[in-house]
Amino acid sequence: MTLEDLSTGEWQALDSAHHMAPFTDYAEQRRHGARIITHADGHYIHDSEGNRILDGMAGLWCVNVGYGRQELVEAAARQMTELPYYNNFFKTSNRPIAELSARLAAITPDGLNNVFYANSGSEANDTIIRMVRHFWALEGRPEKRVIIGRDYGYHGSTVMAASMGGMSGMHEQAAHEADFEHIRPPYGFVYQGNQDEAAFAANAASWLAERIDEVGADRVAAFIAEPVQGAGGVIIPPQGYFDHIQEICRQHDILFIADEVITGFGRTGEWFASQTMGLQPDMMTLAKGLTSGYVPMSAVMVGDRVANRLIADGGEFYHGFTYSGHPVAAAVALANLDLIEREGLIERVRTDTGPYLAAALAPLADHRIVGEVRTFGMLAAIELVKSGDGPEMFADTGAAGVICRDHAIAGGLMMRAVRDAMILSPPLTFGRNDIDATVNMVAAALDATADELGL
Ligand code: PXG
Repeated sequence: MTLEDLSTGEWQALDSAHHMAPFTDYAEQRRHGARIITHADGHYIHDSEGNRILDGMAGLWCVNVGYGRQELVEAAARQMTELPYYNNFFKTSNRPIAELSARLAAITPDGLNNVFYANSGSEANDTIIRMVRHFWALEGRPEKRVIIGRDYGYHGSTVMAASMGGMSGMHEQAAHEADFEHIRPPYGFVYQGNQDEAAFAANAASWLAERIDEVGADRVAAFIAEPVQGAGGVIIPPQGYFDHIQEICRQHDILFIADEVITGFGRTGEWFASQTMGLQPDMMTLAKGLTSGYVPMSAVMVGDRVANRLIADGGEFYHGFTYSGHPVAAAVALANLDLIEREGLIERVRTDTGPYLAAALAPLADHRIVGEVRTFGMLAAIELVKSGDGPEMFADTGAAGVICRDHAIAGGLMMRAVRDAMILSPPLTFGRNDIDATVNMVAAALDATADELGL
């Protein structure tokens, strides 16, 4: 069927009659129908009603190089013609995956030299949990099983990844396995009070030390953190936080895992936020920007300590997916990395568009319903509050965020609301003009939200 064969209403009815979409209230989906996205080009998505919407979220934090990049399409077509699929089990491999592994080892921080592939961030994080436990067992310390994460942390939707994450709603729906602990995130807007940045950094890191003491360091396998928490609301740690965190992990012989699914591939102005922040993780989760979302692919970067132990005396690692190291995904990833390099996107974020985004959004902090604006590279959050001078938060958390998001979309900008924080994570190809357009639409959405709420 082509788009013209059915009306939008008919497409919506067809969709909601059979499709159970992710993170969706199904009663609501059936009542209202989904927005049917028909195509995308550059920085815009288009829907079946003819709306053209500037994509301030790069899909779902992933389309780093923007839409319609023929290089990626051609790389996929070429690889599908040559070798659309073969597995990497049973001592076989393929050329694109060998090449990609070397590329990833080269661009990730020193000491991360081996790669395990999966298809989603969730699977990559599940893989990390299995590898970490296997590692400690091989070290003769099988009781080191507990992994500490953070409230509002997002590591995926499989049972284990959701248990490791800190989303309470997910825990309540049968994703709360044993041996996962959560500490408060370094969420300055909520927890900093009148501490200065250095004091808050030390204080927030002490929450990890305290939890390790409570659980017992001999039981703690690893600490996992997104360098900037994305789905949790673009929570940016205070300067120095991760220096303390890494020191605490070293002291207690606990592995440090950086989940760079959102922060990877240029979003923070370096290949990885670990480089921007000076982190030396033992393992790293990659997905999303690895292929700019054109095809699914994720990866676990395995540090030398863990990899060498598994290689030396791990025996067979009984773990893997049919599509681990898929040749088409690898070919697209390679073309994507080429494109990021050729267009200098990382340097552009670091020296031009990242600082420009920060400067362009900063004045919105004075808006009457804005409590804080924060940015890090091409990530931004705007905290809505009932009163900007206070700031006084909304009692009904999340309601204002949804109102503002709906105004933004109606005005032509796709953005996301997390609680009452408005989120931006645009393609890294965004130029100054796209940023200007974004900021104008955000400002209009803020005005409309304040008016609707009578503030
Ligand atoms: N880690 C991080 C840091 C993520 O952001 C995952 C792991 C899981 O990846 P997969 O590919 O399994 O989805 C993610 C995914 C949101 C939202 O609402 C964010 C994600 C996924 C779905 C929704 O912002 N991030």
